[in-house]
Amino acid sequence: SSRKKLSLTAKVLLGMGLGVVVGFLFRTLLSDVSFVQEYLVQGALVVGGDIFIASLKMLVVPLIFVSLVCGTSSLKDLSTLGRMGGKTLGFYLVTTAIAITLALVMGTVFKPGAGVDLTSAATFNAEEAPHLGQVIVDMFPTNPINAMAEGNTLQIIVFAVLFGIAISLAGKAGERVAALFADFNEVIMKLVSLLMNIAPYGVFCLMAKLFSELGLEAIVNLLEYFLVLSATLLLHGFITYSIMFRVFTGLNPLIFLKKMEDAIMFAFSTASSNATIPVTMETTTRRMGVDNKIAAFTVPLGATINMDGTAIMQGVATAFIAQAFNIDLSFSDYLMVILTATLASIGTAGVPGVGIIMLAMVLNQVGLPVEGIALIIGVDRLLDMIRTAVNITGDSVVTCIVAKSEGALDIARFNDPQAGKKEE
Ligand code: DAS
Repeated sequence: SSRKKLSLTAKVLLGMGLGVVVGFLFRTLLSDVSFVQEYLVQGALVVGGDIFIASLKMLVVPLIFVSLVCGTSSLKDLSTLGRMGGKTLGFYLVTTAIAITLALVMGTVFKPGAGVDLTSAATFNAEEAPHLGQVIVDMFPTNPINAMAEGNTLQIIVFAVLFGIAISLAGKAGERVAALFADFNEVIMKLVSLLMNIAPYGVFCLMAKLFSELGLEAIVNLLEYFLVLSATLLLHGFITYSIMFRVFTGLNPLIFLKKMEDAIMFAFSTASSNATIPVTMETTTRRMGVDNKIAAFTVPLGATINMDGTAIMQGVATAFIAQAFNIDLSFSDYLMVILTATLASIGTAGVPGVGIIMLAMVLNQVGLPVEGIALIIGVDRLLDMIRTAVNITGDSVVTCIVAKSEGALDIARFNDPQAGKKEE
């Protein structure tokens, strides 16, 4: 039949759009629906959404471990690993610092918090985010199986890199194990693309559930905060990254952004960088031509330590809360915010809502009232989705930059619009 095969991207977009419409319908027209119907619909949406996210998360640990062992063991000398690691960390920290500086400038210029009504600032109990020193120590797994069971990304990365180095130094035995992991990696990536086919249905459920609950009135009385933060996220996501991409790879940033469509939609709908790792991996390797030995290292690491979108939220939220409580922040306070938010993003995994917990740590650091978080928490879910999409876009930009600088980016594949495209 000549029926045009809808690409996965189109199907996911369709799922998103339908989900939003159904969510709105459920919230408005059917709001007086009987409890049973409400219970059944909500239940079905929750189950569908949770199954989708669980199916993605199920792949994260095996994918990180296998692809990282595969990637590291294929490095011929350790100096490559050191050079690659240095570039990756360097770019991640610089882009995050740029992001939060941009956010503080936007927050100071547009003053979204001036004259805000404080009545809703109920108390907000903040769990302490981890301290940097503890984070470094915690990176070394005492029991790698336990690290995998807990999904402790940093520990899995450390163990996989050490294991991969040992393989590359273990002669014949190492070659046999490396070959096994290479095949393992192929199978896992095949599993990723299989599971991506349920995405349209999963995304539909997530969107319908969210928009059947999301009170848009929460956005109205936080409109300035919402607009300033969204504008800064989009600025950083499209302008900063496009400039960086162009300058450091010499390739067309528009091709990059177009190929990011699936990963961005997954990050937006799941609001979890970690859950999106399988799609970010597939996008950078299959669609953009980044060699697995680079992506296997930079993508999981980025999902954990590189959160530019989150840093932007913290910059704008800090300015907003300072203005709302009429507290003037000094220049050194702003520097402290930039340093704390950049370091805070290292210690926390990419899961929904983690940005708000880190914000409590940043506010504590500069003596701002943590209960100010209660002012913005109502609208944070939608903003979390946008900033998570920015987070993984930042991870992918640095992945391409490091790959290009290591001569590990297949330019023909990058420029081929059909490369790795997911057809029916
Ligand atoms: N949802 C987080 C992530 O997955 C970001 C955040 O909470 O700010 O990157």
